[in-house]
Amino acid sequence: MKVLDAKFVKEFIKTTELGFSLGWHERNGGNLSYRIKTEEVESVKENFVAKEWQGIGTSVPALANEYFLVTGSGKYFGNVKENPEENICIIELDDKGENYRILWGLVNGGRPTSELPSHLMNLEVKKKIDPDYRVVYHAHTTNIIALTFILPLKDEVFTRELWEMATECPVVFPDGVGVVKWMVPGGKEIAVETSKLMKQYDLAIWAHHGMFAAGRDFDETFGLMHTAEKSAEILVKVLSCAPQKRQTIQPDEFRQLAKDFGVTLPEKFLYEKEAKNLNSEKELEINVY
Ligand code: 2HA
Ligand code: ZN
Repeated sequence: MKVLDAKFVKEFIKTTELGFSLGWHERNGGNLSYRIKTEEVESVKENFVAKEWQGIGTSVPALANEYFLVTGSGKYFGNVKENPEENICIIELDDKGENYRILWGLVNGGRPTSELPSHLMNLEVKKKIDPDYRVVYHAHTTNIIALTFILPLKDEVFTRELWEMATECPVVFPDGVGVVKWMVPGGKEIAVETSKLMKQYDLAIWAHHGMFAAGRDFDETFGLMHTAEKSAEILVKVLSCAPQKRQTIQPDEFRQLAKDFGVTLPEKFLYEKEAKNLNSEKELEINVY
C-alpha cells in the first residue's frame, strides 16, 4: 500500500489540518508524532528507503526498534495536507532507542521535529503505563499560553481553573494537567521535565509556549487539546469582562459530578478557595485562583 493511502497517515494529516485551522500552528509552530502499530508498518514498508542513522539526543530504550510518523523540523502544519511527503516522515529507532533513521518522507530534505526528544520520551512513558497510547501532539494553543502569564504555574491551579470553566473538563481529563515552567525548547532537559508530568497526566502545559497532549488515537488526543484550550478561552473571556468570577462550580459539586460520571478526581485539585474580597490586589490574586 502507498503510505498516503494508509488510514493512520490520513488521520495524522487530518489532525495537522484541524490544528492549523484553529490557529495553533503559526509558521512552523507545533509538532505531531504517532507510534505506528506493527501491522501498519507491515502494510507500508515496501515504500521504505533507509537514510543514515542520527542521534535522537536522548535515550528511549522502551521504544527500541519501533516506527513513528512525525512532522518535520521547520515544516509548516499549514503545508502538510497539500505536500505530505515534503513535510512529514516515518522514522525507525535502533535497537538501543538512541538513534533514528528516516525511511519515508521529507523528500526535499530535513529532519524530524525539533521536539523529537519530548515526543519520544512522552511516548515511552505512556507506553510503559498503557501500550495503547500512541499519539503525542504539541500545539501553540493561544489561550492556554495567555493564562501562563497570569495564573500561578502550578498543576493544581491550572487543573482547577480549567475544570471550572467547562463542565466536561473534569470528565475529559480527570487526572488533571501538569505545568512546566519556562524552559528552552527542543532539548533533553525540557523533554525530561515533560515526561515526568506525563507519568501522571495526559496534558502538559509549557509556560509561555504551548501544550503537549497524549492519547490512544488522533481523535482522543486532538479532542483533549481542544477541550483544554476551549476552557482556557472561556477563562480568558471571563477575566477580560470582570476581575473575578461571581459564581463557579464548587468542590462538592465536582465530587457529585465525579460520582455520577464514574471518574476519580484527586482531592488535591478540590481545595477550598478563600472568600472573595475585591478591595486588595493581593487578596484578589489569592482569591481568584
Ligand atoms: O516546531 O513548536 O516547540 C516548532 C515548535 C517548537
Ligand atoms: Zn512549540
